Amino acid sequence: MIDRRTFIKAGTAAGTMLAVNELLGSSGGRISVDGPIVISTWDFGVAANRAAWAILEKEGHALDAVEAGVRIAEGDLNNHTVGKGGYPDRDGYVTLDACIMDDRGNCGAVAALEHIAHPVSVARKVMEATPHVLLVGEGALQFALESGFEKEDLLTPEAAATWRKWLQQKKYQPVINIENRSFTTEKLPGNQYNHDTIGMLARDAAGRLSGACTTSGLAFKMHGRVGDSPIIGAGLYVDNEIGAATATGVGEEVIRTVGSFLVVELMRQGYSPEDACREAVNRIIRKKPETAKIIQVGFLALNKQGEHGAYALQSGFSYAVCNQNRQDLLVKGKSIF
Ligand code: SD4
Repeated sequence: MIDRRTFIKAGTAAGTMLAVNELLGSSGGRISVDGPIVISTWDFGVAANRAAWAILEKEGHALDAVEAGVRIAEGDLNNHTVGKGGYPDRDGYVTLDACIMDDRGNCGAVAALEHIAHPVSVARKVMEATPHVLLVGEGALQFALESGFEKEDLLTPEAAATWRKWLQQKKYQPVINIENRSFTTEKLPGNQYNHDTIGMLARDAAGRLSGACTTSGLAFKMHGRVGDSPIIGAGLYVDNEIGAATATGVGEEVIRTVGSFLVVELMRQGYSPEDACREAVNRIIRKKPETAKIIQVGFLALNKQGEHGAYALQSGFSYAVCNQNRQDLLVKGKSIF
């Protein structure tokens, strides 16, 4: 049964979007795919997936694939919500959050990290070279520099100009919950400032699952604010027995519901990836019905069988899929509102 519209992005990044119907099965979009597969959030996941696929198709490890994949988004200066070029917080600092998790339950994360363009690689280093899971702020930067990462100015002229414009437009005053206020007045996020954290999930040829999530967080957030993206269980979770999940959107609501862990646990109970994501979205609505109407949160999931699915609060969420049958597939995520 044809149950959703999908889109193939053909050829180059500027290629035409061709609408096609994909046969995904009748129950929550279930279809299992043999061999490696990588999926990631939002349209720019297509380019990130290509980098991951280059590793997966050579029977590389899913962990290497997700790190290489999300580094593409981190390095894209036109992406203002991930890595270098990300919009700063309200005080003008670019602070990055990222995490990574492998098939054996190993995980690492950094939060509020400044000056390092590839926080996902620092997160991996935390995972592999320290007894810890999460390093934050100054300590994370110190660790990154000691580990040989290059110190950079991450605030690009374009991001700085947008921030200055935002300050003017907002007649900025430090008010508690200013971020929420801006969400309600501008129907954020994801508005033009807050779209596009990348979460990536992969299964390699050996059946190993891994995931990564990286972001500059919500634009113009309070200095020191950390979202869901570096929090294992919230922005990302991987359980090699069951599947993996990641989240995008307003991290506060994802943390409140431990969203990615919830999605994986629902899949453990037999939910398809799409149904699990829908249930996690509904959990947010039940906890905060009014907030849920004016924010965006999207979940993306991949199970052990290679079935994938997504669900979001608001329309406009998309995710990219790459496997041996299809490359550069862009799927329109379903939504509640
Ligand atoms: C955060 N979840 O910092 C991230 C932001 C995001 O699409 O995903 N934007 O809350």
